[in-house]
Amino acid sequence: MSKPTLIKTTLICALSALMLSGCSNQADKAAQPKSSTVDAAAKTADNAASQEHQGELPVIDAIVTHAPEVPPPVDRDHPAKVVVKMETVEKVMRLADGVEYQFWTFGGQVPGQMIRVREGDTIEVQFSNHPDSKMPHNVDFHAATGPGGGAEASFTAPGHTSTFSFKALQPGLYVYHCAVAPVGMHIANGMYGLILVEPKEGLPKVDKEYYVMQGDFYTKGKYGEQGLQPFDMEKAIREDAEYVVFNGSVGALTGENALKAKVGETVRLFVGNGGPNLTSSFHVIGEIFDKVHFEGGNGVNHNIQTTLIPAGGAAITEFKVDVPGDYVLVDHAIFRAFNKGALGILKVEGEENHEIYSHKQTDAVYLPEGAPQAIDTQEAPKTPAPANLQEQIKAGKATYDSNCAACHQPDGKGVPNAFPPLANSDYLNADHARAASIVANGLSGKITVNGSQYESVMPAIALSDQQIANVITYTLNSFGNKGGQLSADDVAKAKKTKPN
Ligand code: HEC
Ligand SMILES: [Cu+2]
Repeated sequence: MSKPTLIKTTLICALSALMLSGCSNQADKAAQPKSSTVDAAAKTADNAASQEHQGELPVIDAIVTHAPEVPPPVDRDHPAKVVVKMETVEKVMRLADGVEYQFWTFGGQVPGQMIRVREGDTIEVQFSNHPDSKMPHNVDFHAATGPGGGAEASFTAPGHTSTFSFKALQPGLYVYHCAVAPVGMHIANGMYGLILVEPKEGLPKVDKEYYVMQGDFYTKGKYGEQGLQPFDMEKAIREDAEYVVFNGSVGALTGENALKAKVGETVRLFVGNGGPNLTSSFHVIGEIFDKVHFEGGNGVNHNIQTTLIPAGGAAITEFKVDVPGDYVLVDHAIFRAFNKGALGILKVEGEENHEIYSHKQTDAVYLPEGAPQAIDTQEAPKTPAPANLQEQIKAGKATYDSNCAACHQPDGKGVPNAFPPLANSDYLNADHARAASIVANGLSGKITVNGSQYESVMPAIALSDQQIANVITYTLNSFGNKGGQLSADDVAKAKKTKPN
């Protein structure tokens, strides 16, 4: 994990800690998940110095991290009293591009910071609710044994601090969340995080560890509707989520924020599900989990494709990455991935291994028995040229809805960092023939659309020249684009030039 960032942030935090102010602001402003907090600072600054003896237990400050960073393994063979400072903060943040939301958070981000302790440790929670909060908040630790998991003990009005402690009796990966009424609303606004209670003997060493937490969001506006979106209680009650995301926003784990690993490394994902409503069918496209601690417990299953993570539950998945490429983290209830945001990337770099994965080796014409030899005319009779522009747009819409909408979205706005927009696309409007060629030949490599970079792959779409003409004509005349029209002949010419 990126040590330099951690250390840098740690220094900043150490300074602000001296001035008695939190470091969550710096961490948030960067809007990048690679930050730690005051707690990390205190601990990293001098572990030994902060250990005093209280009774028999040494007292240490917890190292906590913002997702997707994970605190380092516990390096102790004895129990300790671990002090966890938590702060609840209500703040407006980005939910998706152009979409803001009034989040309620632990530590200024969604999910809350990850905590890592050892089985048998005593956790002292110093729970502060920021003075600017409008609501009281508390915390229910699924890792705690006792009424409410600490909910009652930690109930805290704005501008107050409460303290309570619990003993981590059982190892596992546990959710914590706010449990102030209306509980569903506090969770729906982002109040959840993970605590790992390592077994006494620790976890086997791996090369990379990441913290990923899914949550569902209920906004008044539809998915992608711009502006500050209020919470919609009715949708929440109907469990009709507009957004399902990893780590608090659409794109939190894509593009520059993608998780990273190198070929040959072992990767461990600590995956939680805050809910409030939806069960996650957690899957990494192109990987098989070698091991899954299902439901976050001791049970280990092997060779798993998709693991269920209930709302208010967690799982630990482990796998070795053998082949370079982009591996896509999804909720395999798949409309959530491609239409509601539950999509992240693990970028693996290194040497190809063609024995394990060959990539496409050949692309030969497939002619079933008796099929005509001339493939360039096979589609033509099926799609006659439309009578006029209006008819062509109508035909193009049908082609769009069944061939393009899954990626570019029904409204053409695309998915940040994954699928570029066709709506108002400067790239599309600049060159209609190139667009036709993209559909016929596919496209990969870096492109810039409306100022944002994309480096992804669009497969060639098997359509006739007429269908391509129709679908491009439809997009040119929809989604705020500037108009235009292509014929089948234009497409036949255009597709001879490969895009890029
Ligand atoms: C499997 C997902 C997927 C499907 C299906 C798909 N595209 Fe794309 N499309 C992409 C990706 C990814 C890119 C960007 C590729 C890159 O980064 O090089 C792209 C780029 C484009 C671009 C250029 C960039 C822009 O935003 O103007 C156009 C035009 C386009 N697609 C049109 C279409 C049309 C029309 C269809 C349906 C016939 C379609 N695509 C179907 C994924 C898809
Ligand atoms: Cu709360």
